[in-house]
Amino acid sequence: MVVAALLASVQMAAGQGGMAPADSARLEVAVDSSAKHIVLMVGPFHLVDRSGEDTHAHSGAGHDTPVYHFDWPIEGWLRGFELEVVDGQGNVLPRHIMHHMIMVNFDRRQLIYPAAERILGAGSETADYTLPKSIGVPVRLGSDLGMYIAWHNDTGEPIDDVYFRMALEWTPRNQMPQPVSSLPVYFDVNLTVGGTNTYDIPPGRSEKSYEFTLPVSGRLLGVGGHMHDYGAEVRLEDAESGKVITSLSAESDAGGRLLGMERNLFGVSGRGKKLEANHRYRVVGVYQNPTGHTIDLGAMAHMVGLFVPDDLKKWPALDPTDPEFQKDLASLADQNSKIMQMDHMPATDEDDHGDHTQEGDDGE
Ligand SMILES: [Cu+2]
Repeated sequence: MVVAALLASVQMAAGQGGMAPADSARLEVAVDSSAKHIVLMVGPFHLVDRSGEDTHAHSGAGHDTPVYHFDWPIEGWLRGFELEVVDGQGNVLPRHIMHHMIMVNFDRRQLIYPAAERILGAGSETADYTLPKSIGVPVRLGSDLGMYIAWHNDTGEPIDDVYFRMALEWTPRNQMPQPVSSLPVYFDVNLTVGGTNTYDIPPGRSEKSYEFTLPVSGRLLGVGGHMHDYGAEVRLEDAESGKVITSLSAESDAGGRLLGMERNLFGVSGRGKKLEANHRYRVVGVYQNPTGHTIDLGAMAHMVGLFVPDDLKKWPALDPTDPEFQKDLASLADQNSKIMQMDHMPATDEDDHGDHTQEGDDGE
């Protein structure tokens, strides 16, 4: 079996809203200890019709719900999710009206950014997934989690009494053997924490890159990528040797419109790609713009994945007083200025269709 750390190629809904004021919406948490499910119900929402609006335009203008906070109710590992959209009677509604959702862990920071961890995300086209039993994302009991949803109702009529329902699969602390702890990682070519990660695309072929070091060594289990139209490739390089560690190609139509991104799975049983602490790495985004003019803020390029730190205790501690962290919190609290950072998070599934699986290349 292959672990797929994949990128949900989420496209943002265009324009304003998609959601009428939803003052009555709230999040409820239930734990099913026998099925090992944490069930989140968020709603009710009244969704206005947004059919005819371009969901591909990626404007990012405030169409998300607020962030709904909850206390993580178990000690153990998160291993997957199943989600559905239902009405107040439990009838299943078209799932694709849930354009994307993001879950945030406010009690852990990201590996290379002093921003809150985006622990999972799903787009309308993201399949439910479960990690193999051998792998999980550790989450401490009582952690401050939050989630928000971007709705896009394109059914042609308003829908009332809409609920988002998500069952999170978890593994208890006492399970033996314990899962390997893997954490989401995010590498963006142009991120300002609490700000934006979009940038202009000049005519022709262009590259933008960002160099970083990791505070702890570990193994990258797999990666997905995200780009916009005219994207060609996002890749991770060893900035000291110049060697390409992994590269993800964009899949586009003849006009350059992005259809999706490749994923690279280094294998679970496998060890993944070894990354060293205090070694320089570089994430590079490549665009090929045939229009002859600059496309303002047309680009995004990032990679997301699952990373197994050699020593979890060396994961950088969250510093709530860090001005960048505070900017991140402020951007999450203000839905009208919500940035698109991490709007496309790693999901993981067992469907390796179209993936490049690489074995025996673990650098060890
Ligand atoms: Cu984007």
